[in-house]
Amino acid sequence: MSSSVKVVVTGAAGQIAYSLIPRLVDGKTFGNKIVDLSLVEIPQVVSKLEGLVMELEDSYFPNMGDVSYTDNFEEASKDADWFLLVGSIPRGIVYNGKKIEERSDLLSINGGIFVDQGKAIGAYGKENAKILVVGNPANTNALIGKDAANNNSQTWLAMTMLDSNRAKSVIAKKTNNNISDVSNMIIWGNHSPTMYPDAENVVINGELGSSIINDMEWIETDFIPTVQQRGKAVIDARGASSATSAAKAAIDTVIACESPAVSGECFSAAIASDGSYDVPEGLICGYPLITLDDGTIEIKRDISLSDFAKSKFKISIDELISEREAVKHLMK
Ligand code: NAX
Repeated sequence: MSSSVKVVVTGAAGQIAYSLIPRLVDGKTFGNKIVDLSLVEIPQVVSKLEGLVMELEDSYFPNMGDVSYTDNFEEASKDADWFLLVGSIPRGIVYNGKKIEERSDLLSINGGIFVDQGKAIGAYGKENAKILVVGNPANTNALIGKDAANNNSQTWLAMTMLDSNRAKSVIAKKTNNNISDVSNMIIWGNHSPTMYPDAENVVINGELGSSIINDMEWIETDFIPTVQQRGKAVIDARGASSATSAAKAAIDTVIACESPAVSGECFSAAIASDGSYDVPEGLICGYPLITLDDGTIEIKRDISLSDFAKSKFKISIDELISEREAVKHLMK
């Protein structure tokens, strides 16, 4: 019999989750494991999940195990192997009578959610569980959650794979290559418009971007702003934030964490800094990552950063430091 994996998804009635959840049970993301799903929503919308569960049943996914839904995160967390924390309060909504416009308000409100979820994950999630934070501000939400979880066997990540995928697509077009010829697209720093997508260390058909692109002006004035602002461009065009591409990116991240890295390759996500690349310890920072044979996720430490790259990366590190400052009242 196949082994099983239990996956918790928050924000399960939201638009990203609608694309994400079916792919968790399609037999590709977790190979031939049976996938038990625990779907979590806030009390006001949790009943909508009954419809999603019906659709999952009607889809006849051979790898789908038990599916449950709840507004009780602690209950959902019990013995979970994976947590996909998609749910969060978006900018622009009215919360407790106040319109949430400022990043600092967003940080505080969502931070509060991640304190409780972090505690539950640390106490009830499996040892060695992996947690991917998608809900924004993703890096700092993960920082708060990890701090509250206080369980060093578990690995907290914040999603930058969507930024990485967007950047690969731009590089493929610029260099007239297929997107599958582009790998190791590192997103350094924060999942925010300060992120630094690294066109010098990207690998195109086995060669470094720095030896192929030879157009620093394009990198600085076109490539970097395009990737940094792509989320906003999608919102402007679609009237809603990225959903299908965000779900695909979450799946790509899970697959990268579940499969030991091919030599030399890396993937993008934010993880707690151990001081690598001069990032203050503990910040959840976008890095090049590799998955080891035993499932441990490590920072790839042999990437060389140009002075240009270091100056751009520093802007994002400084932003992460100021976000940490803004939520320090939520941390131990
Ligand atoms: P939706 O508003 O469609 O869905 C969010 C869902 O989360 C809602 O159903 C809401 O009820 C639920 N929720 C809120 N608080 C919750 C809690 N405490 N527990 C459980 N559920 C809760 O948003 P959607 O488009 O799905 O986006 C979700 C999050 O992803 C947003 O924060 C968004 O900013 C973020 N994104 C992050 C990306 C990344 O690359 N890291 C890219 C895409 C996206 O912008």
